[in-house]
Amino acid sequence: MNEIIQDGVFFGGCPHDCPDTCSMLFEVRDGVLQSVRGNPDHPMTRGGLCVKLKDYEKRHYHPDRILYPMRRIGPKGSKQFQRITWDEALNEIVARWKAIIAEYGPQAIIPYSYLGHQGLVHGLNGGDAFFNKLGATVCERTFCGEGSCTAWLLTVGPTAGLDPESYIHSKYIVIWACNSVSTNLHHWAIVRDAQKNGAKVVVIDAYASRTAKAADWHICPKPGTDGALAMALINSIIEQGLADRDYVEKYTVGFEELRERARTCTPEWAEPITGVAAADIRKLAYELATEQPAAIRMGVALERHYGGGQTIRAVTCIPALTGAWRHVGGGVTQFPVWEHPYKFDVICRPDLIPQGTRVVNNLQIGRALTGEIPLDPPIMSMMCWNSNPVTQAPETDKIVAGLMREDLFLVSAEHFISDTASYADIVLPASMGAEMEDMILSWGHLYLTYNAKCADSPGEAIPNNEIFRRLAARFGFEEENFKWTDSECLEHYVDWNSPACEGIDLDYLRRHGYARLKVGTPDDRAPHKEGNFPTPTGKCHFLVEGAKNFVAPPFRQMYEDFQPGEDIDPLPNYVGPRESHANDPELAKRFPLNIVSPKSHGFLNSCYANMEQKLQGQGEQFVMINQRDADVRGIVNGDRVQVANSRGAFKAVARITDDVKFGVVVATLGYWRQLNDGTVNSISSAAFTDMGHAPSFSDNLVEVTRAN
Ligand SMILES: Nc1nc2c(c(=O)[nH]1)N[C@H]1C(S)=C(S)[C@@H](COP(=O)(O)OP(=O)(O)OC[C@H]3O[C@@H](n4cnc5c(=O)[nH]c(N)nc54)[C@H](O)[C@@H]3O)O[C@H]1N2
Ligand SMILES: Nc1nc2c(c(=O)[nH]1)N[C@H]1C(S)=C(S)[C@@H](COP(=O)(O)OP(=O)(O)OC[C@H]3O[C@@H](n4cnc5c(=O)[nH]c(N)nc54)[C@H](O)[C@@H]3O)O[C@H]1N2
Ligand code: SF4
Ligand SMILES: [Mo]
Repeated sequence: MNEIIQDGVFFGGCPHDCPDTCSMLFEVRDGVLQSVRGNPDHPMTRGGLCVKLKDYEKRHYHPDRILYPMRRIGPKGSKQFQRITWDEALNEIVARWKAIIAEYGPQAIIPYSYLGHQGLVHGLNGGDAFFNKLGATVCERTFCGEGSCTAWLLTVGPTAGLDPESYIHSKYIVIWACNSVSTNLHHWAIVRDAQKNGAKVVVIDAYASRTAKAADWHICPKPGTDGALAMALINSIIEQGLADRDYVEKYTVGFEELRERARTCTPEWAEPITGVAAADIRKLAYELATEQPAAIRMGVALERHYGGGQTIRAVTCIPALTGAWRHVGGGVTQFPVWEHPYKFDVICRPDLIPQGTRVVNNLQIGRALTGEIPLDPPIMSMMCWNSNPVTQAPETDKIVAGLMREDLFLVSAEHFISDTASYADIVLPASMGAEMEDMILSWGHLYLTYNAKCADSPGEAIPNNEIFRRLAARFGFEEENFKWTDSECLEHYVDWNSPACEGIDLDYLRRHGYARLKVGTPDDRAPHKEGNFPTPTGKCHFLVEGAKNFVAPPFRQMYEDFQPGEDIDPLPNYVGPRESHANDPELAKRFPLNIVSPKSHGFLNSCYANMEQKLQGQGEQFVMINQRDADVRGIVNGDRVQVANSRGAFKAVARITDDVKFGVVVATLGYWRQLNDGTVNSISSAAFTDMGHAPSFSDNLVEVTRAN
């Protein structure tokens, strides 16, 4: 470990919304970031950064970076702005908000943010505390993993589960709906090492992703049918007599009920639903139960259809059924974030939310802004930072219609004139990674990660937290948290006295850049070897009684549930997609193709999709289509095509390939609308899945036609 930072080299943490949360080394001269490297000492980063971040300094000094506060001077969306001073900008915001509050009340204002910066200070904080104190509408953030979180908590409780680093000890690895090579590169390196040591790597993905191609076995279910596959695995494990009866008896609840529920879910039942051969399902069940330690890495895409929550419930049950938890390297990984000792109540201050404040969900912001969801008072102002809903949220045509409203006052704090910032009335320049102190939250490993402020912000950019400090001061907010410096925030935001932080403090992090939490080592951690699930019974719950749907922390604020949700089926089950040939044949006649819209290899959500070198690497917006589907539509490779359904359309270049099966098309996420003719979220739906108000990006039927 580096005990002393070299002169001019500082510890950084990648601030992007990525499970790897790499520890970086920033090389700085005269306040200017010269280059970045992966920290060679960090056990996950291992000295390497991904293609997006390896020249991070170019993003810091990109010619399009926003350097000054600006006011809109042209029509909405025209991107015509004029430089103003910080005082002018903040005074105008405060004046407009005070007028809105006087006329409509504070709930006519809504914040909109996500993990565009994943820091405790500049990502999660400030904004929430400020808007809670203001009495604004609470924005419920369920972009990513919320259905998964609900299902996980119901089944095994807030455990970090299987440590991603322990996969080096696994003999059988199932990567389920996760494209690790692109989206979790540093975990993939561990999986590959295990593979070299003889582990078998199975990837379950709706198309032949980069990761699926590198697997020993690619299982390719139809999108949204993984729940049927999981139920058939449960059936087959039990029928083949492979359940670990001793583990089940001691450490689980509801085995008999689960067995009964899965009784009819035979591999033969699942074959026509999933498109996976019954023999393959049986074989997977056999290997998963007998090749121990067996590990399952669940990707967020598992939640992305109507039955996503139930699917994750079913998959999460499997390692308890087989007893895989007995072994180091056995079990299932969701988000290790559950054992990180962050004080979300101090960070977000949900106690400041006035009682009865309404909640609007971030995926449904288009419906809320256009009045499709009736709101009294209507939303008259939105402030957006750390997120870009116009490309990332579903039903983007509605979002754009809402942002075009002449009476909506939009404030955007950004690095670039993103597709959302394009519609802003006031644009605020935000600082970037190396320009501000923070600790970066990780949802993909068990390390705390420090980021030094070591470079100057260009122009007049200031960190997010400073924006909210200044706004709070103008509103006269007296709570001490609005006055803390960024360093003081870090002292308050982490439970430094928790057992997980034994021997670690901020000073230690400043000297080392990162620290592994004291939650066992990757070589000895078997957290549920003897049960010890953090559930009310201490057991894994195949059966949960009396549960209602809820939106789990940590990515939404830790407020109490506002509306009690619908009843949740006490047992896992297969709940198919809404938009499918089986469920809605009429719809499927008009829109016969199932679209999947995963992450782009070369972008980080919509970040980098405006940078030329990254666009060159990633290629222009495309849609992957099977030869048979292309032939019946008269499409040849390289044609410009339109992908459409009743929600909207986008144009892309057709890539004809066997990597997608008949009936499935794939278009990756992140392309900018202002540089393209629509994007993949023009066609996706803002309907929630069964749990956690999660998005249904993979529950989506479209038609593809040649565009002229
Ligand atoms: N179709 C489809 N849609 C999806 C998904 C999918 O798989 N398919 N995935 C979903 C998922 S998993 C997620 S997490 C969401 C992500 O959705 P978003 O969080 O909206 O993703 P980004 O495009 O990264 O937007 C982050 C924005 O914050 C800005 N930003 C970054 N750092 C800072 C900062 O320090 N300060 C300020 N003020 N701004 C900053 C960036 O410039 C960028 O414009 O998208 C979801 N949308
Ligand atoms: N390069 C890159 N890395 C990223 C991001 C990025 O934008 N770019 N975004 C970051 C974020 S916010 C997140 S949440 C993570 C997400 O990372 P992942 O969990 O990998 O999520 P996705 O890329 O959305 O989808 C993963 C895979 O699931 C498959 N899939 C989609 N629907 C289904 C289905 O119904 N069944 C099955 N079996 N497979 C399905 C897709 O084909 C895809 O290959 O990545 C992070 N890392
Ligand atoms: S985007 Fe992910 S893989 Fe790339 S540097 Fe950041 S944390 Fe590491
Ligand atoms: Mo995400």
